[in-house]
Amino acid sequence: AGNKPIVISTWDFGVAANQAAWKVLSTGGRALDAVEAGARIPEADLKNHSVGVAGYPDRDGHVTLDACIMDEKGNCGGVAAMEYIDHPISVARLVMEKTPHVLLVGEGATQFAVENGFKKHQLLTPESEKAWKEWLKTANYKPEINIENKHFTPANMPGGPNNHDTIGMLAIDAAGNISGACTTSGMAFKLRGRVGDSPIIGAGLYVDNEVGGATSTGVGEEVIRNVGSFLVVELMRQGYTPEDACREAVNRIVKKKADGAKDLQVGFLAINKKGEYGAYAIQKGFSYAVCNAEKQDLIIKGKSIY
Ligand code: SD4
Repeated sequence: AGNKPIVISTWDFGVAANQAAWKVLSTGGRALDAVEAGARIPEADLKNHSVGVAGYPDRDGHVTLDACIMDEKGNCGGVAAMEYIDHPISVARLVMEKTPHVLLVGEGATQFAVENGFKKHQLLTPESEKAWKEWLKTANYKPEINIENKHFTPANMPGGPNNHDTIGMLAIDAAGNISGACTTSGMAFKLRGRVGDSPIIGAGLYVDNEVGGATSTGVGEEVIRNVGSFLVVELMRQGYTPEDACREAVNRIVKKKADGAKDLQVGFLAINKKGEYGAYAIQKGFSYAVCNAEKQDLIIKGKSIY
């Protein structure tokens, strides 16, 4: 078994999510159940303004959520630009399990969720609304590096210093099966209708049970353009370590940018079939959380190009 079971996830807030996933994994549960349980933690966290309820809205004030999930058999499901439903990862799982489709969007996704027993909620909290109104004063829409950290210093950040970014989670259960989940409210103050990489299989998340899994965070457009998570898994298939695979995927993005992607953040996180893991980002400041039988609250600083 070695390093298994294990769960890893993006950013330091992944620690709490990992611990929820660990409850499933440490009692012999399935990786799929673990990643769903884990992803639900930041989705419900009112202090987290980039996932689930309390996520920052689009530029018109609508909170629209993206998520996807993938299991060891290659089954997958997602929702994109979904409003009013607070656990997109669970809706993504239902899309996977109950429909012949992979991705439901917008009103159709909300309708499907409601038909399956989810309640509609206002996802915009007073805090997020305040941040949006602050942003509206300049309405300067430009994706930025670790955007939430830049606009808000740890001192004034609504929700505190650990308030940033998408969660991507990868788990291997005791049976050796791999699953992954990814959930986000997307780039803060995005254009209405904008969908990032996070609900797109192959971009924000990919799992191949023979090889490993990968997930991403940062500017989703770049990840979609480069089919990032699929690329990371394919590189691991060719023998790259998880870290080397993530670095190569990041390099592909950087190489295509005339300015060397100096103002762009993308990070990848990956795990292979053996339970070895690694990450790489364009910019400093990316971290990830690792949880296994040895330690349940490890945070590792991701290496980066800059
Ligand atoms: C997106 N990758 O929607 C996600 C969100 C993110 O920094 O990670 N933002 O593009």
